[in-house]
Amino acid sequence: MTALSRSVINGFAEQVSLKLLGVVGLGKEPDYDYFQEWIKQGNHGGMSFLENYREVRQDSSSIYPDARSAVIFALPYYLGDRSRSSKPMIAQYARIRDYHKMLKKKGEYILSSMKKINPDLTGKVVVDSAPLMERSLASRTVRGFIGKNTLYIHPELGSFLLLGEIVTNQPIALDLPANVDSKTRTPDGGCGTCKRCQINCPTGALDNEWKMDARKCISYWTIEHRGTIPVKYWQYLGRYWYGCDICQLVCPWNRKIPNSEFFQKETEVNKLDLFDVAIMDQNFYESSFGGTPMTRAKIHGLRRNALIAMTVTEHPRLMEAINAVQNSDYQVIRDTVKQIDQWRLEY
Ligand code: B12
Ligand code: SF4
Ligand code: SF4
Repeated sequence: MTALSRSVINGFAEQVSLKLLGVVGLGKEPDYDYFQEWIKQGNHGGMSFLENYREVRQDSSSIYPDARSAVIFALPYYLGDRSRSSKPMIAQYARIRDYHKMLKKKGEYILSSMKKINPDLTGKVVVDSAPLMERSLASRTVRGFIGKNTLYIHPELGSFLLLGEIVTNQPIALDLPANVDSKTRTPDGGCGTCKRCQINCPTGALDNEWKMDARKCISYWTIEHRGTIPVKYWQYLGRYWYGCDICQLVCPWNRKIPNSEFFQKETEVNKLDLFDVAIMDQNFYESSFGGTPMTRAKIHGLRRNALIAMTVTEHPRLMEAINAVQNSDYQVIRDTVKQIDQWRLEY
């Protein structure tokens, strides 16, 4: 009988064109103390959801009863966009539709194929839905490392990857970890003396090596933060008004990566006029952003971001937008309009 080995699972992953990173054991998480300290220092800003389910982060085997190992897979999403557009942009992962559904379906296929070989196997596909330390797990597969930009980087696939896992009740033949020393640069990975992500991060969110201060990250402000955005960060929304790709685009490990084979076609979100976004109603929101990761910021978060990006890039229809939204039902929109005067005075 065929046993479930890395190469057998790899074969299933290849059938659905997923990149198998490896299979790692679940249990006490060696990076948990780092995570705990990171939270204690307040680096997570308002992302209080990261304070929950600490027991799962601390011991990944507590995610489900009998959880023993995780098959880690990756979905490359690089769209090949290296433009430095004068128009505010959207991070590349957010321009694609339904990646959750797609990853989940592909993961389910791998899981059911594994079950056919080992009927005792039970498992669950996890895509952005569990409090696992996904990058730490990925960094313990056969390839890859954590870069100074804090992302998991694969030496051939780069870092434009969305990670997913199949958590199983079987130990499965485990990988030997890559053990790349992130401080040394070798063909297998590592940053060495490079500091490009730190130097190019516009807000200094990566100033402390291998550590992110989310309270300074544009991705945090534009995606996760509810409420108004402090005026001192507004200028950076002139480049990215949703998410941010700068610390990936400058990384030498992403220089030669292929474009994603999954997403040849992006949605139209990056082409929308910010005026239309700033004043949009529910119908416009659903038809333009439904099924994309951008719904994470909700309608008022996107309208807030668009209004700020219009302000800092002096969009010709800014006054028209202000007049249209100043009595908005959303407090955050009314408050953002009020901040525009402060921006004009100070910048
Ligand atoms: C909260 C969160 C954010 C926050 C905080 C980001 C951060 N750096 O922690 C914000 C909103 C800023 C964010 C932004 C983005 N995110 Co995000 N995010 C998450 C989430 C939900 C939790 C991360 C977390 O717990 N962070 C706290 C830190 C302390 O813990 P950790 O990341 O688990 O692991 C750290 C330790 O293990 C430690 N560590 C491990 N080894 C070593 C070695 C050394 C030497 C040291 C010192 C430390 C160290 O470093 C790790 C990274 O900080 C994960 C999903 C998940 N469940 O993991 C996605 C995730 C990390 N995000 C992802 C993505 C795609 C992004 C963006 C690229 C989106 C965008 N374009 O805007 C940016 C990238 C910004 C960046 N440079 O990190 C992907 C990353 C894939 C990858 N290749 O790594 C993930 C894994 C989601 C997924 N399932 O694919 N994100
Ligand atoms: S996503 Fe942008 S703001 Fe955040 S750390 Fe990277 S470069 Fe800095
Ligand atoms: S840009 Fe340089 S320092 Fe930053 S993650 Fe990439 S290799 Fe490491």
